[in-house]
Amino acid sequence: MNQRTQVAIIGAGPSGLLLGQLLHKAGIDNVIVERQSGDYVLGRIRAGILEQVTVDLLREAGVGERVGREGVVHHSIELVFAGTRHPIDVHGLTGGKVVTAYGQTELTKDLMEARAAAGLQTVYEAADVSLHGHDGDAPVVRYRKDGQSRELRCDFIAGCDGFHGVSRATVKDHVTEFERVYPFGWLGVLADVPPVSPHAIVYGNSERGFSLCSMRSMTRSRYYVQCPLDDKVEDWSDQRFWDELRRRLDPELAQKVVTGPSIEKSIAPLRSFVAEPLRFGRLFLAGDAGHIVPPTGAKGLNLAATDVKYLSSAFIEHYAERSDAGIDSYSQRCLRRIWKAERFSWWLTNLMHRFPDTDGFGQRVQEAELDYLVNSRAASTALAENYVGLPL
Ligand code: RFL
Ligand code: PHB
Repeated sequence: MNQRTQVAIIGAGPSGLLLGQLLHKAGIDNVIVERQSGDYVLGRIRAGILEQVTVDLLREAGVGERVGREGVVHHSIELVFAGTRHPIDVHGLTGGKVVTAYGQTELTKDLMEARAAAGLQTVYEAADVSLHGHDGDAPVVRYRKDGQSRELRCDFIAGCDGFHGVSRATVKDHVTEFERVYPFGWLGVLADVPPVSPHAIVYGNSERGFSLCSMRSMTRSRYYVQCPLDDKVEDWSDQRFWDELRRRLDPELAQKVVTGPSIEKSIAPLRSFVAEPLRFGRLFLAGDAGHIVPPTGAKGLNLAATDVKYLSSAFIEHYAERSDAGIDSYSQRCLRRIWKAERFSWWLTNLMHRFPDTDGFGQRVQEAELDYLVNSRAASTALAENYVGLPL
């Protein structure tokens, strides 16, 4: 079966779905081709913190209603180290900016529902997706669905298929890769218990390693602890997790942790990665397909959203104004912002984790930097303005 569209989008994660919605609003036809089923995509528990720029973009895409109603606005974060809590007044330090706790799962669900309501096509469970002709004027996406070969002809291909997708792999000979792999992972637990800190995301540095207290709602918590890369989820009973989390917090907070059965538990490796460039003729990479950050700065999903903002504007300019200026500057424009978020995520990861090979000197420097950070308005402001997201 053959089909034609204006923009073929590979991947129905947040990047692909948001791009589809923004293009649809501008009257640009698009089809999404996704390897997994919709339920599988919704089952992945990932990000939870949205920058204001991301929330605004959801509104622009017509899906801002529920995040506005159910998202929990945070005015501050807390750093815990040496057994003491240090609030950082993100709102005050940035002239009124905030972040919103709203699960990636919920955001994905909102976008999926809006897409279905608009009657837009998403091909789920597409096998053997391959990209062709992006060097010329007539790109084609080929895939198999229900055992049948299909072809989707288009003007542009948007590679929104995540870190392990086919889009970047297709152009791998033309990509320069920049990478840091960290010698630990994050063990994450989701549980239907009230968050220990409902008004601030808590980032903890302790001699036992990093910890993070986050939330999805007033009744659902998301917690993480740094763990060795070769640990298995089976090694971590719920009890062991709660005990370890408590040991990494200050005594007052530890006492307040409400425990309960985990509803999801997983280990994620930490990585920094950037592909350059992000445009290859008529193929564009957006979101995790083009870059990865360690989750410490909560930047991954937010960066994906801003890539998509730039990419949708570029396509809109192409069709509505017959200008390719946005297309030509897409890669450069995104990379400028991406590298700042890479730097921030790398810095915060280094500051908050225990590295296996850190010596006494490195340890003291980390302690001094934390002390400086919470006691210098300039340093706290630099943290706060990066955390809420740099301006577009
Ligand atoms: P996704 O979400 O990986 O979606 C890509 C989609 O493409 C599909 N796909 C293919 N489709 C067709 N053909 C192929 N060959 C394909 N290969 C793959 C996949 O099935 C999938 O549906 O990428 P996208 O859309 O760019 O979104 C990126 C975000 O998911 C990611 O950046 C964030 O989750 C990162 N992240 C966080 N970001 C934040 O902004 N704030 C946070 O608080 C935050 N916390 C996190 C995180 C990521 C984590 N993990 C597990 C990596 C916490 C964690 C633990
Ligand atoms: C989350 O809620 O899952 C979360 C929050 C902050 C981070 C990373 C993940 O830095």
